[in-house]
Amino acid sequence: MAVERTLILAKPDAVQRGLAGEIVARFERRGFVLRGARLVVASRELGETHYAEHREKPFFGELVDFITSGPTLAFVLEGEGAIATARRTIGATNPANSEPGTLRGDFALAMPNNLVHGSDSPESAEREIALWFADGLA
Ligand code: IDP
Ligand code: MG
Repeated sequence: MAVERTLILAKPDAVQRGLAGEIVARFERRGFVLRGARLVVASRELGETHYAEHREKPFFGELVDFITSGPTLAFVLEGEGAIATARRTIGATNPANSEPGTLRGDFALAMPNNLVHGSDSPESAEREIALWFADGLA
């Protein structure tokens, strides 16, 4: 399997609840390497662009309100098969269905405030890393 990079967000609920460090630590302990990190209050434009694929969904407004509601810790992880494997550590989208042992299964209950985002494909990862790290990685 190829070494990949993926964009992870510890969303505003994670930062507000003091869980950003725990989230980074879980990924680090799994073996991923941090390749960049940035605390950012997303603008409306950044939130809408990040979640553009959901523009027509009924929850889009609520989702953008949420992602812009406070600081988000954006970071890039690198590792073997990082895109799919990081999403398994994150857990199912709806925390009601997330397995215990996953981040959402251990720390989240509802949506849209389900704690963490992870890119879902190589194309998404490339697009999202460029979006959140427009000035490049460290
Ligand atoms: P993902 O984050 O697991 O990739 P997506 O289906 O891409 O899940 O949805 C993006 C985000 O939109 C979710 O993480 C969650 O915050 C929010 N979301 C998804 N479905 C709903 C919903 O039915 N109600 C409210 N928010 C939702
Ligand atoms: Mg998604």
